[in-house]
Amino acid sequence: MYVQGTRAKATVTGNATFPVNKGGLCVKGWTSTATLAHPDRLLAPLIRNTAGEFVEATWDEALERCAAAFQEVQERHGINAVGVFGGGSLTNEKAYLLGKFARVALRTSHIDYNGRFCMSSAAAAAQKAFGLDRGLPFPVADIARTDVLLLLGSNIAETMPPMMQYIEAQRANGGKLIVTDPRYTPTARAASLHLALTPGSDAVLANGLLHILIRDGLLDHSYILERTEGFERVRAMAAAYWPGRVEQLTGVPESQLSEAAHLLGTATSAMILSARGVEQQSQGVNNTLAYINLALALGLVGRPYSGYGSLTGQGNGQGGREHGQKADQLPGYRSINDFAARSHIAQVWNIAESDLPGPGKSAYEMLDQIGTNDGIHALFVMGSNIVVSAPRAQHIQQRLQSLETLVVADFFLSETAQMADIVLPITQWAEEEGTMTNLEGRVLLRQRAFDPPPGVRSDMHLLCDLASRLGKGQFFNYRQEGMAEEVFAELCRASAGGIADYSGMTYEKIRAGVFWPCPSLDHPGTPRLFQQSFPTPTGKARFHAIRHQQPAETIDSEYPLYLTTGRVLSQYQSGTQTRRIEQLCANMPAAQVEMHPGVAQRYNLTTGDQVILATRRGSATFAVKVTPDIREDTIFAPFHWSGKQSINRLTHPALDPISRMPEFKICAVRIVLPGALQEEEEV
Ligand SMILES: Nc1nc2c(c(=O)[nH]1)N[C@H]1C(S)=C(S)[C@@H](COP(=O)(O)OP(=O)(O)OC[C@H]3O[C@@H](n4cnc5c(=O)[nH]c(N)nc54)[C@H](O)[C@@H]3O)O[C@H]1N2
Ligand SMILES: Nc1nc2c(c(=O)[nH]1)N[C@H]1C(S)=C(S)[C@@H](COP(=O)(O)OP(=O)(O)OC[C@H]3O[C@@H](n4cnc5c(=O)[nH]c(N)nc54)[C@H](O)[C@@H]3O)O[C@H]1N2
Ligand SMILES: [Mo]
Repeated sequence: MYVQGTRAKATVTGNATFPVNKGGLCVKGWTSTATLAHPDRLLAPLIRNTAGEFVEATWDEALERCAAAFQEVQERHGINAVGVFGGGSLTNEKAYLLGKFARVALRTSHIDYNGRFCMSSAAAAAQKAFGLDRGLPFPVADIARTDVLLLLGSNIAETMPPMMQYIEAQRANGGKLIVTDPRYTPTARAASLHLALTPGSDAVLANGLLHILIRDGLLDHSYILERTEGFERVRAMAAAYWPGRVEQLTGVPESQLSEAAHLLGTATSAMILSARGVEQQSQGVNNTLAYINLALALGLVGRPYSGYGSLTGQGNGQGGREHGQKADQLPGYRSINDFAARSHIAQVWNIAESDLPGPGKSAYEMLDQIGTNDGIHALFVMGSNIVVSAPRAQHIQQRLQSLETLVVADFFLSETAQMADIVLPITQWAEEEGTMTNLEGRVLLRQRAFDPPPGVRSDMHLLCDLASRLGKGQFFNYRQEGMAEEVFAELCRASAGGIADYSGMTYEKIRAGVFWPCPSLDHPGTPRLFQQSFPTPTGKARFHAIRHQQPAETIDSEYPLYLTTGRVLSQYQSGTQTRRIEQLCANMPAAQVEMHPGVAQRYNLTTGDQVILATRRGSATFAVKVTPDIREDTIFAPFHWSGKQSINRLTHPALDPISRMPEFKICAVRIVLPGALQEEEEV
């Protein structure tokens, strides 16, 4: 998109020649300039005084205070007592520099980021099955050409509206769309077949579809033989998922199971795309692997207009997971446990391999252990609003209160920044340069359109300044102008030989369009993966036999409904940005809970009534929206609001054993009637 005007009066226009969105933006894109000169914008660092109030400070004072606090905590509690929390909205350069800052300037193992709450299950599953995780192994435009598209727990009509044009084109070309979702969403409305499964029964459904494909002889046996390994155990496992049992466990009628399996099994090309509905569960990795099994058994992966992919969430949800802001990861999508990778990165960073810390704790675990003996005592947050977006939010808020020092870099006083001891005001998207990598693995250059207001600094500048106050300035010695490009060049060197290899990229080349891996300057980049082989030791993709498990919490007489959470069109994430934009708030001013008319009738509720929702972890207040577009055993609430409207007060922090993804999508809830308000615990 293009930005015009002045910072105070900026507007955006789409770029019709851009191959991904063809100029289409969603309502949040069109209104995005409203944050640039917003009256709430932070324009000076804030320090909490002894009376507990924020006072404005100079950058020198604020950064000196940060450095002193981090050093003091490390002296008293050990080097690992400072944690760093990053985000998928950071550019590649920031994400890379934040990882380097944690490991080289602070020398802590503890760095993780909000992508742990977002992409970690899909990422772990793709790595296990294919040896590589890139959201889509093909350009989005391929979606329009596929014969059958299976969309899993994804509501792109509201979460990625510009992508709907490819689905519309696919349908216009005669293609079929199947959607799995407990809700009949605007996306499900576009489908030929909607499978309204019970929350958390995704792996059962996948195994059930595979059972029918095996029974009816619809598999691609030569593909299975030549390009995969481990199918026999999966075949044996699928035998236990006969249609009657699957109908019982998923609530999806046998006739629909059979229709879906036959659509997929007889298609000339097919794609299976997953999103947070299947992934944000304590079984998120297994759910995803169960669908990858389907894609492999049908011979889809690496074939034209076919394959498996995951629809990446945040602006830099892809790049944010490649450059080393994850607890177990180094730049280039390398493992921090791999000696060769450690040696390579240590050499690029000019430190000894033995000085590079090992893996740290995952996002929720790091936050959960704040204040404990060997836990975190100072936290540096850059690009996340965890008070609103982490599961079991009130517990996390209490943990944050027990920190000795909380430092937050943000451009607004988010709910997390409100709890900080030091707040660092930063530049916004249109005021800084940097790259992002989209779900296709395409690297995009975001150019600076305006000068930032006086008083703010970029994340990268403040990291370098802070590093030098920590006595590590020589490792962060970049030029002041054009810093992003210089950091990018270093990132490229660090990624050389890794999975996400950027070493052949330059800003010049990105302007023309390039996809990773791009291992040398004369390499054109790789829009399509897996066409010949997989980057596993044998070159083959791996099946995984998946036995489904129950969610961490199931419904009972005390908590009789499933609660699932997610997004609405006009709000974004923790709401820091979108709750400050008038037009978006006019569209969607407050949190609503969607419930089936049957549920509403049982509790004598109508649209607009206020109810309290309560789980074993907490309660919150919502306006009722009665709709037939949801299962009768399930209610849905978005997570974009805070305080009494915060649904994450209720969510379950059970973690997937492999990805450490929290179970945002399922827990057991009860509705508390307005009359019973006083009896309920404080909300
Ligand atoms: N408007 C808007 N757009 C956004 C965002 C935003 O905050 N607002 N955030 C961005 C980000 S970071 C992300 S990660 C993406 C997320 O994009 P999506 O994954 O599309 O969004 P969600 O609403 O989290 O979940 C998708 C669907 O999963 C369904 N679901 C719930 N439980 C289950 C289940 O057990 N099984 C299945 N199969 N489905 C289930 C929900 O009903 C929901 O419709 O959106 C991005 N786009
Ligand atoms: N119940 C429930 N909870 C969820 C989810 C769900 O589906 N249900 N989804 C999860 C998912 S997928 C995600 S991605 C998370 C998202 O939740 P968060 O991690 O809270 O994401 P944001 O709201 O985007 O928070 C980003 C913060 O960083 C600031 N910011 C933006 N850009 C920059 C930057 O470049 N630098 C700095 N320093 N700050 C910046 C913003 O102003 C904002 O305050 O929520 C997770 N939580
Ligand atoms: Mo996300």
